[in-house]
Amino acid sequence: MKRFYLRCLTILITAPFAAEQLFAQNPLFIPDTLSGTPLNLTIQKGTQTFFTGYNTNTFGYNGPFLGPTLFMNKGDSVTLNVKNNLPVETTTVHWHGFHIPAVYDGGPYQPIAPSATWSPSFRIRNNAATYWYHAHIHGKTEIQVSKGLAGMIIIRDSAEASYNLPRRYKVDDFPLIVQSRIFDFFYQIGTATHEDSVLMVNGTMNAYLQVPKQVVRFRLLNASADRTYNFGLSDSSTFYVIASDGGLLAEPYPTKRLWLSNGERAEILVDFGKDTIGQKVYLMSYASELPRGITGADSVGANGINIQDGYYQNKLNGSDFNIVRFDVVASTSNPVTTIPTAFAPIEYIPPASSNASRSLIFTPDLVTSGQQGLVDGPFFINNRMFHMDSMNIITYLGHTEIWSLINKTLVAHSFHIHDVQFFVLDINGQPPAPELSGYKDVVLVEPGDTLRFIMRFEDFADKDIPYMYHCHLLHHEDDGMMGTFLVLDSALNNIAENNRVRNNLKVYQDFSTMDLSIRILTGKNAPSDVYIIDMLGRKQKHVFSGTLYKGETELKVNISDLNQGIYFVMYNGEFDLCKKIIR
Ligand SMILES: [Cu+2]
Repeated sequence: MKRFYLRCLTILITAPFAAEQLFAQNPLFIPDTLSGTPLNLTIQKGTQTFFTGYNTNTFGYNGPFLGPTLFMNKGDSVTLNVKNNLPVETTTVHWHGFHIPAVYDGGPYQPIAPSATWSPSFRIRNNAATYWYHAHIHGKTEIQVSKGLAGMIIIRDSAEASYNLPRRYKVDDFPLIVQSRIFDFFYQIGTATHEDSVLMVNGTMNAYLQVPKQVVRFRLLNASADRTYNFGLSDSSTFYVIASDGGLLAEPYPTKRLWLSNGERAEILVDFGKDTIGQKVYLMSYASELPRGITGADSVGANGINIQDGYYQNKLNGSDFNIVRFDVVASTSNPVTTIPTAFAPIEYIPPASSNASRSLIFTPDLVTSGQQGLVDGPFFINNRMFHMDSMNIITYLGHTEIWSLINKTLVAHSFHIHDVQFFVLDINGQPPAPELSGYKDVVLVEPGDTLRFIMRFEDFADKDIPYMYHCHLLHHEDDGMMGTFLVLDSALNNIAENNRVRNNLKVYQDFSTMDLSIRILTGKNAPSDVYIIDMLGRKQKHVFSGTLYKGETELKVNISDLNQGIYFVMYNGEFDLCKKIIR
């Protein structure tokens, strides 16, 4: 409902777009850097003047808008003190792409209340690459990120340092945080989803950047709420993708086009050595080439149907537009002038080592929103909508899993999983394109596609605190296209109780008769399974299969025939919930 309401208040800022798009005129803002430990981040309110004469309310880290670029080294231990100075809003800070304990992950389960300070502390285990940090509070991620709660993280390591690559920040190595924003009638940042007609890089509209006449590295981050970009250079020259989300590729990939969906990163090299001083080259998005179904294409529905208000009026959709203008200037001292031929081979995870395969099926919730839901959601993952009490998947430390993402909706979804970097195995049975062949934590799944990837759950287990998997289109995520997984220490053979369950699953036990009264509260009618498992996860007793109707249902079962021990009542229905019992 909130989106319909906002849509009425929103106008498209087409006039500034049309006028200023032709004449890029603002020097690209490059965020300051922050390194060492502890790293202190203060989340604060601010204002920016994006449109002459109007103040826009914003959020930022250590400043009014966006945040400093954090530098970290693989192997270092880092403590971050994150102070929430927002007057009324709770937020979180997620370290996107990081392999760290769930308690420090910064997802919806680590809220930072106003005036509170959160101090996660962890060792950096990720490879050198480009990561980012952003708000991840359930239901408000889109508005908080859009208002400015996003920043870049650059991890360095000795392997990356051994190659002759540009790595002088702000000299030959530049962050490019690409975002499209919605402004309402009062020039305030909104969330009307398809009306994101204002393009910014590092918070700068119509940006230009002076680049030296040599090989330059750009760290591309798509931090937009919903839009996918099809990057290319206006002079049709080839650029070289050297890194994906979580590390260097095995070798630079020469290309003229690169898609990045929401949350994805890529590092690219552009050789300006061939250009003349004074030449101007645009980094563009060739969105006219994007297939239908991808947000940013000419029509968002894969079948050409588009039910979105404002989508066609948004000049960015389906057209080719400038992102930033590069003005070639004299080279620096000690320039990098060549493109490396190869990096280290990637150690892939063999599919034969997999302990489990799972399918995650994306479908629209047509009951809630009818035809509109085909392209606008809400969307389910395995028929589940996210709930703060969810516990959707349980896996074990040391396990390797293959997940199949099956997109049965009309729109593309950018799938992100916390804790791990994964490898794409295949898309509709075909091997992934070169830019998807390295370390990934986000991948775009087009309508109708089946994409398989492999990952290993290592180092961190927690029986209570889950990691997340979700669509990184922020309005899909906010609407509930998200789930949780627990990584358990298999050495303890311990299925954890879902301690976050408060009201939706209650179990009352009569210890003299071993009768259980299982009471399940649901918000809607849903096909459900209720059963009892032992500590190894083996099903011991079937309790109920069928439709549970909206409201509270009581199920009775007697467990006197089970051996003494600890068991769990499992409920898979509107949510996936779990409660410990003792026989
Ligand atoms: Cu989605």
